Amino acid sequence: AVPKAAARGAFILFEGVDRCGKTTQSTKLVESLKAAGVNAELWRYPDRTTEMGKMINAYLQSSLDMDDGAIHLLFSANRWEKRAAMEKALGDGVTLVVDRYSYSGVAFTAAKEVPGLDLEWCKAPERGLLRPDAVLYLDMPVDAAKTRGGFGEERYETGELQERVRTHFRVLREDWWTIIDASGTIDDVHSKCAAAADEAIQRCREGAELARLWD
Ligand code: NYM
Repeated sequence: AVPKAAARGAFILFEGVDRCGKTTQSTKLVESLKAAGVNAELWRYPDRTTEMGKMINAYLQSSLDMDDGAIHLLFSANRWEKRAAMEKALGDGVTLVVDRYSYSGVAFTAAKEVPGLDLEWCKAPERGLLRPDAVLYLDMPVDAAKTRGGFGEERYETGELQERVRTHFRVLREDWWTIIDASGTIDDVHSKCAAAADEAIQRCREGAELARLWD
């Protein structure tokens, strides 16, 4: 008999406005998956370690100015340069817990309200990237997010822009996303994230195929 191929890993994505708890929750989820014997890794976008990522980092820290369309494409290219490696890891059975992906890319650029850079324009370069098996959207009103130590010094970290980001996330939302009220306790939010992650991992074990954005 032909040996059964090992199950692929799941692509589990966290999205939400700044300071909604994505970093805490994605880190915690990877820890709990590993403790349960799941081969899991934490990835994040932008990936600031690559050459493109360094430019993005400089842009976010305002030490580099860039045209709004150009920086959008650079954020996207930063996902494309990692696409093959992501696909390889998933194929090797590694579950990837990812802190932000294409939805942040679209929601943030469109929130700048630059004429011409509407949602459809912003989505175009993302087409063909990997589609997550689960999106865990940590929902939190911007005012509540702001009180969590306040926004930092980086570009985009203002209440007004974050409100528009949240509106765009609402438009981008699809019915298969898991919407989680992020105002609960860390443990409470974590258990909801873990349940959704387990469900996605199970689906991948049962042979769910990796799909692409935005089919
Ligand atoms: N961001 C993130 C974008 O504008 N486009 C993107 O494609 C991605 C992935 O970068 N404010 C924005 C959202 C954040 C900022 O992300 C840095 P983080 O998770 O705070 O390091």
